[in-house]
Amino acid sequence: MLLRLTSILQKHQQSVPKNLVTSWRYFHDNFFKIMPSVSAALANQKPVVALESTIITHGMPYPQNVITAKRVEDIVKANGAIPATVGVLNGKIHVGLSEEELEFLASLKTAVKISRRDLPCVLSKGLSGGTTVSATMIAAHKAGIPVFVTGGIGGVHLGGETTMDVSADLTELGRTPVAVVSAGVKSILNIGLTLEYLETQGVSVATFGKSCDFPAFFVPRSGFVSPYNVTNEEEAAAMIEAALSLGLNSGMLLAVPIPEEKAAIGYQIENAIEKAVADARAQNVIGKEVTPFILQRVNELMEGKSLEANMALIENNAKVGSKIAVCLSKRMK
Ligand code: PSU
Ligand code: MN
Repeated sequence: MLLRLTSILQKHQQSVPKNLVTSWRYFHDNFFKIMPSVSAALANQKPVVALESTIITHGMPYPQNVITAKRVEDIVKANGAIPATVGVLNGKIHVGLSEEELEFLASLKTAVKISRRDLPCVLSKGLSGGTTVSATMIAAHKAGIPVFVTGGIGGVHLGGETTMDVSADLTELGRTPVAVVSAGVKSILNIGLTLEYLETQGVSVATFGKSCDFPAFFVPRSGFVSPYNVTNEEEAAAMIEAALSLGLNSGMLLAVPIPEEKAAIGYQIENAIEKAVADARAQNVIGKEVTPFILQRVNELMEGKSLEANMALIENNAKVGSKIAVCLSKRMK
């Protein structure tokens, strides 16, 4: 009824009454689009994996960004799940992107980096951009997708205890029930404080694999530990099921260490990160520009080798995350 009323109003180009603006159906119709393959999978309780797009618009250069995005989607499919890359195109959140839409975002010079706080402005102004972990979690949750794969999440920046530069990813993890599969937190951040903040936010954190060592993206060990460990996909799915059943409404962080054979380069990258962080400080880079600046600088310093490791690691996360989504969908049936 609400939907019909909204479309009648649109047809006659009348303004929408205030009480409708607050309704989810209105939002759904105007600002939110789920790709048919994704909505069909969700309706049939098939496993779906959400993927973010800031990594495409701000994390990697063109054309590696679009190559990686497509490869990650293929890995999700090969592991039995349906990929749903989230992005904002011309003021509409898309859950699931076609090849043309991926290409559009990947090559867009004016793409906005979109976190929770950016959504209202970007949607109302009809802008386009990549969604960060926080905005992707919001979209995944609204679509009903409980598993989301990314490379690395944001965290407490170095010096964050005074600058208060703390990624909105952490508060989102505290308030949105989506499990995020990542390779931990890059050492461009203060990993210890990031884990403390996640604890305060009530986020369940577990390392995937044999140990509790919390990974630092390019290297399997950060020197910090996760409070928990899951040894396989089935255990991870059981943990997500428990959180969802309880209605905790908070998120989860599953940290997948980079495969040991791919980690050798990681130790070199750590040195480049130190230099990139110093450069960011020297050039007074602040706010949302910090993460993209450092990622790009590390890439330059490593002459593309960090990009290779980055791609390998996201692909590994996609494999693990898809298997978790498959286990979870079997449990929820
Ligand atoms: N860390 C990475 N690669 C990335 C990001 C973080 O190693 O691409 C992106 C993610 O989209 C993450 C966002 O959600 O940066 C965090 O940005 P900020 O630190 O400004 O919150
Ligand atoms: Mn920030």
